[in-house]
Amino acid sequence: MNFIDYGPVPNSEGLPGVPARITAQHKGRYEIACEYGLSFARLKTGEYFAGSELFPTVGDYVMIRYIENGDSQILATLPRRSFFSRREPGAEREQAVAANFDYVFILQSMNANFNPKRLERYLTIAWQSGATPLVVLTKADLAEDPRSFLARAEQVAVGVELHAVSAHSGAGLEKMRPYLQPGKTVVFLGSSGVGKSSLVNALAGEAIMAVGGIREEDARGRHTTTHRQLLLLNSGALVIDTPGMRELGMWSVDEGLQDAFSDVEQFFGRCRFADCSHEREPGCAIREAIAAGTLEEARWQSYQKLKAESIPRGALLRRKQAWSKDVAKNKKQREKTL
Ligand SMILES: Nc1nc2c(ncn2[C@@H]2O[C@H](COP(=O)(O)OP(=O)(O)OP(=O)(O)O)[C@@H](O)[C@H]2O)c(=O)[nH]1
Ligand SMILES: [Mg+2]
Repeated sequence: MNFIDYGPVPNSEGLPGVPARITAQHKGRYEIACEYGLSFARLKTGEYFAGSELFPTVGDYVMIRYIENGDSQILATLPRRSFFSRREPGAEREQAVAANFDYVFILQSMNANFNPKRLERYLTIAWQSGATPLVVLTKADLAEDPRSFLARAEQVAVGVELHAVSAHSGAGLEKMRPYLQPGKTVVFLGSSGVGKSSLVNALAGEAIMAVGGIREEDARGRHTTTHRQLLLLNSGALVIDTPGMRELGMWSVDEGLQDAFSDVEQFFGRCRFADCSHEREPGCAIREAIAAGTLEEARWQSYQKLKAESIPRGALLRRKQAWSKDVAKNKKQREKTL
């Protein structure tokens, strides 16, 4: 393995140490890939607990002080090009759970797991991450009529590529290949049991990840994959297998909503009154679209529900600004200590 295979390292000019990528995270200890190979690392406490360095997560590029016979020291987290975050359990802080991926594969299986509402939520979160989502309907070999699933998924997967695959028969796998290019990172999302690890294995051509059974009656999985893991496939692509989305939760969806609900938002600004609440005002474009059948009532309901849960755009922007300020401040501090 060469470190260059682990994707493009963000600019680390002027920072001490050598770059590495986090491939897994355990309590306090990280698995990393760096120019010396695969090894382990821990956070350098001063930088992370006293300073305001962002805690690294799977997929992050970091700077490390390499230690040959022991755990290397993580000195800094490099800027992320995309990430998922959740509210840290028990705290109001945001915590990243995967970073620096190019594509988000959203998996649902064509059985009792299939749920367009949930698909909407995943899509919203995926758009908000900064990467490009793709919907993958799995277990095509089990479905009597895969087309009916595709048709229902199409209604919510607006502007997104949608594919039906089977990890068991290999059907549809060639559709994934264009995304699995050297240096590109793909993160797999989906409920336990939809076949994320099975698809990773099928694409890898070998059994790298453990696979578990599901409960027949409701297709629920057994949480076989328990931690996020970044894997290098033979194709040169990097895949982050995850234990499912439950642990992601919702952070801010405001940004993602625009892309995931472009079919809804296209009606905004077309109402007779600029401050239309889309309830019972005359000349409401949303109500008219629903009456005319060009917008589904259920889509509108989902949109409102997600909107209510989301953090307003302004707040998100302020958070992002604060974040880049932190990065700049940290950089300055480091330059001073150098
Ligand atoms: N028939 C069929 N079964 C599949 C397919 N892909 C996965 N399965 C089965 O679905 C079950 C769950 O597969 P996993 O790959 O462990 O699912 P997962 O999404 O990784 O689940 P977690 O790790 O628990 O999040 C296993 O019994 C697999 O054999 C497929 O294409 N066809
Ligand atoms: Mg799994």
